[in-house]
Amino acid sequence: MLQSPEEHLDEVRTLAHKRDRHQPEYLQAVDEVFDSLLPVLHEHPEYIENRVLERLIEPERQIMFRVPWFDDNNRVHVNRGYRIQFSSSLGPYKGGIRFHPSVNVGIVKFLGFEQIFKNALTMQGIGAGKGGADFDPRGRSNAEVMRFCQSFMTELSRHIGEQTDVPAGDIGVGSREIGYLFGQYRRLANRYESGVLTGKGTGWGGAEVRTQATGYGAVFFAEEMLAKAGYGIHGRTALVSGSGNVAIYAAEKIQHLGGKAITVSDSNGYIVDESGIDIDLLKQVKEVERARLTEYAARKPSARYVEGGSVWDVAGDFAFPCATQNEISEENARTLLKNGVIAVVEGANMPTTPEAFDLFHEAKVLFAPGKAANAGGVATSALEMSQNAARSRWDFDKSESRLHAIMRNVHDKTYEASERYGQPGDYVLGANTASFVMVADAMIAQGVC
Ligand code: NDP
Ligand code: 2IT
Repeated sequence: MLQSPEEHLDEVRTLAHKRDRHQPEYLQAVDEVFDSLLPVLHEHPEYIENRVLERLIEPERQIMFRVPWFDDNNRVHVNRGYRIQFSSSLGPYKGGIRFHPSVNVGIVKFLGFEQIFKNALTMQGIGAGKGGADFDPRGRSNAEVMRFCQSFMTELSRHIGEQTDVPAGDIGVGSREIGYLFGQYRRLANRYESGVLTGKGTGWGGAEVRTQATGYGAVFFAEEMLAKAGYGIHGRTALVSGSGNVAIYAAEKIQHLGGKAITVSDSNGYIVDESGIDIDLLKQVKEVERARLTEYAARKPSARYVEGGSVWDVAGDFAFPCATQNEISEENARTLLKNGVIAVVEGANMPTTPEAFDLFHEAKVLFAPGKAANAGGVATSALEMSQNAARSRWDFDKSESRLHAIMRNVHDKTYEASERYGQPGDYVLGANTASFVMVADAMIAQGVC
């Protein structure tokens, strides 16, 4: 006799918790998806029969490797590198690489697991993977970053390819690092395989709008979600956390649409600029000079820099967490709610703790989960792959309108699934169920593998 959906979810959840008990972020991501799946399993006993969940929680392949490199004083350092190839049911493995001292196998697995569902929602025919290293790029010279990237790619190159696995950026990996990684791959492979990495420079195979895509996409998603609930971005204030790739372009698009992003942050503190963040100055400080936010405050009289503390203590209509996982705690959520937050839009991956999410959910705050709201980055990566394959090149406007259309579609699919499973406007339920069905159907069609 087939297990009941309840028994089945319980069994597989227990298995994950037993097997990966030292990977709390991974278990958090698994639990969050599993919490949505009961109604789907009731409709699809074949998912239980084919043990789709049990197969899905085990990555297809996990690679861990040594990354030795020389610093500028000729001292040898060793970091640990990862590439976790999670699921290739819908296409080649696809997902970013993160360089941050906090990277470990559980972090890479949580990111890879999220990527499965996010990539499915884009409808661009991409599977899911994630990689990274516990390397800290902060304070390192260009030459050190280059040597690190070359060493990292020396091993990674054996495992990737335009039809196999296509990495891109994430925290600590931007266009500079993608350049060094691509250069080393090209040298090792002795072929110009443009589609092996995305987020390349626009002069050598990179797609227009890839730099902006995650931040812009999150705001496009927010626009759809807000419109459905009778709100708009125009004239409203937004709290943005982080000051990297996603944060900068989320803030920029908020201002384009007549809203005002009044904060940005980094791991040391945050800026409040009630006159609206000056995007050109932010780009100059972060992208050109690679300096800290204190530099922004020093040059902008209307800005206040707060050392330590939390950006979520500031009052604003919308919260756009765009820094890192678990950056909104239960206490932060209480403060945001007390200050009347209308919507939370996850630009980052899993920035909201489960406790904070429960509070938002209870208060019926509009909530856009990362796997839907930040899908614009990877979707534009997929557009880069298709341009590379066709040896073609789209201009900025065409690329942005494609991104916009994809984000509308991600929104609509997610909303429709929330309706279908009886909770209209529950975008977490919608994103998890809509994407899971696509992946599960492909897995069943392709047999036990
Ligand atoms: P960047 O490296 O460009 O920027 C990261 C920003 O977040 C920096 O301001 C950094 O501050 C801050 N930050 C990082 N870690 C922490 C931490 N532990 N505590 C506090 N602040 C922190 O990365 P991205 O903008 O690319 O990525 C941001 C988030 O968006 C991540 O969750 C990423 O996974 C997600 N994402 C990125 C996509 C992309 O296309 N790049 C696509 C989809 C999601 P500091 O400089 O002090 O470290
Ligand atoms: O989390 C993400 O979706 C990314 N870091 C982007 C992945 C990609 O392949 O563009």
